[in-house]
Amino acid sequence: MTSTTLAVAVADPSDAETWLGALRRALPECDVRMLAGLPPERVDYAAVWGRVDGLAHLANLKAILSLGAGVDHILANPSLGGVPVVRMIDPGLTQGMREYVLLHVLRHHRRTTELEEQQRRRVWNAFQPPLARDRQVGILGMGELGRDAARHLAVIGFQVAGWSRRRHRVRGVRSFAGTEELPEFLAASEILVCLLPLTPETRGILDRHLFAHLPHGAAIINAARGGHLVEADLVAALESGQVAGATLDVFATEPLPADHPFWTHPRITVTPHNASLTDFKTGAAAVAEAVRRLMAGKKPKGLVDRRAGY
Ligand code: NDP
Ligand code: OXD
Repeated sequence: MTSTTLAVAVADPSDAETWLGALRRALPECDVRMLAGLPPERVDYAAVWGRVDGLAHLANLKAILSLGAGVDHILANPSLGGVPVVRMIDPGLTQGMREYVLLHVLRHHRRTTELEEQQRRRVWNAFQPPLARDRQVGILGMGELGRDAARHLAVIGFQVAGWSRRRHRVRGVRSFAGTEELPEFLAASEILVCLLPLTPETRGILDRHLFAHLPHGAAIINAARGGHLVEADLVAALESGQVAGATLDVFATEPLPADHPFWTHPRITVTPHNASLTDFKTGAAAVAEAVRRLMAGKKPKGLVDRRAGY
């Protein structure tokens, strides 16, 4: 009997062996191998992350399992036609994003960058930040990551609003849906967190029109994709004071080029696309569950709607 083959293709070679081991442990009933060197017709499923080649000629490919939550780079590959794509839903990834969002919302809320600057200049200026209950935080994208972050921000006491295509019920969080409700949502977002997938509808959404709807002096946190942000519009909004500060984890070009002005902008915090990373163990378990469901002819959790783009 020929076994089912899961091929692993990961752009970062330092992660490839770890993924191979984790997936072998999670899926002992499958033949789990590196894609490179496998006869293309042997591959039934591919677990992929980053920009990888060699997926176009897999004649028997039944599905692509993304090792990350964002699938924009997979859907952008025209040679993959209509192959089903399953995105990553991993409790480790969700926990990591929760930590990132809480950390950076609190940094903006407590004006930590200013305190650090005061320390550098030996300035003792004990300003009083508002309490969380008097601060409005907005989450663009109320999916796996956005809903979790919103819930935890509400537990701390922030006034939290979430925006998505469909309305979501999350305890302590006001829900806004669709483009018609976007301006009202933005007006209630002193700290705005972007956790949207990158799709044709959301590309460039963080632009001057959106910034103009925010309360004056708002903060932006983009932990989604660099393609959401119009960089020149952010710089202009920082100059005018409409946006007071930004934390950016993702960029149009990654790694962020050494001469990019964001590195040294006094009101931009740069993190190297590590807001949250898939946990090898729980991520491999999620892939295993998806493969088993697919093999049984069932719909896996996280099946991407190609028309919606996420
Ligand atoms: P999900 O697919 O679970 O959620 C996407 C959310 O965005 C949903 O609430 C969806 O609305 C909403 N949405 C999509 N399109 C629109 C639109 N046009 N208008 C309004 N709302 C829209 O994604 P995840 O939460 O799992 O992940 C979000 C993104 O975070 C990923 O796509 C990835 O790019 C990024 N990411 C970044 C990481 C990092 O380290 N920086 C780590 C992990 C993920 P609805 O609920 O109505 O469907
Ligand atoms: C993801 C990411 O999409 O790490 O999972 O960016």
